[in-house]
Amino acid sequence: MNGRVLKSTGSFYKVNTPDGIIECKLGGRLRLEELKHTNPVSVGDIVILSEEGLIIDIEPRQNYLIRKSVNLSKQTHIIAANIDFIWIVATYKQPRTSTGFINRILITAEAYQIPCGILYNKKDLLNDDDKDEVEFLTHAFKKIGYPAYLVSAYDKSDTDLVRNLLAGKTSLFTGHSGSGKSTLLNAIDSTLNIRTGDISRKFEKGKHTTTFAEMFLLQSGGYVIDTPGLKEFGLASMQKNEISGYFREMQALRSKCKFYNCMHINEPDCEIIRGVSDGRIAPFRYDDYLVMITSDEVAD
Ligand SMILES: Nc1nc2c(ncn2[C@@H]2O[C@H](COP(=O)(O)OP(=O)(O)OP(=O)(O)O)[C@@H](O)[C@H]2O)c(=O)[nH]1
Ligand SMILES: [Mg+2]
Ligand SMILES: [Zn+2]
Repeated sequence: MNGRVLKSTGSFYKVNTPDGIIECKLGGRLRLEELKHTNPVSVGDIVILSEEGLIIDIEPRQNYLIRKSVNLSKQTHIIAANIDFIWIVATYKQPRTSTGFINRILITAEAYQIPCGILYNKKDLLNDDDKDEVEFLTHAFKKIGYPAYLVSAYDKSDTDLVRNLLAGKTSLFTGHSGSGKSTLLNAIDSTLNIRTGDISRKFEKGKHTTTFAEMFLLQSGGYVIDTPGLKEFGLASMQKNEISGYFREMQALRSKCKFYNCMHINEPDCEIIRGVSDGRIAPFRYDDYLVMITSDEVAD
């Protein structure tokens, strides 16, 4: 029998099968792999079950998203597998999501070839000036080819829109703690009842309410993966000179730089720098690029 992994808690797996949702453990071979990887079986995996309900094999993954452990250990953690779309749930306020954080996820999604978009949530908290700034950003992201919307989990027409975006696909929600990932999902589908948390008044940050990634079946069709809020998004095993290739708007231009190994910092006759000055590249994207290539997590 085949099934799809909805949740992994370390000791057991919740699997959606033609017979309903059941709890499974790992069979022998996969248990050995568990010694090498933090999680040999991940949320979203399609698995093969034995008669006894043990997970005995994993179907090849169409794709997966990996996160490097926050410490400098070499261990990586598979966040989820077989994802059609990643939605970054961002917020302009309470908490504040920087463009650097968003761009790190976008270029990682690019590296893993997973389509990605941005849902700026908590529209209801914004004044007109705030809205102008967010609209400037959503416009800039759309221009590069990333769908981007300003929404509120409390607005019915917005949640209708988000429900339509998720229909029929396997989508993953990521973002800072407190950006409203779980609240948005509850608003889309009233049967979900996912636990949500409030925002610390003092720090204007979330309280890490969701602690395990979990996949849910939506009444309206499709699967969605709610994930724990992230503080930072590490650039897993990227090299300095490949990063501009993951900025979509730079990728097309960088072959026109004078030097084949141009890093687009201050080199002469650099098409990227030219692109920034003539408006083909948004300055905030370029600034975030510069921060990334000087970060010590990326290899030379
Ligand atoms: N004003 C406003 N508050 C919202 C909105 N969406 C969510 N919230 C609030 O934001 C807080 C955090 O929401 P959660 O859904 O728990 O956030 P999360 O992203 O799932 O957080 P983690 O599980 O910790 O990663 C709650 O108090 C929600 O009520 C929104 O559109 N507008
Ligand atoms: Mg949550
Ligand atoms: Zn250049």
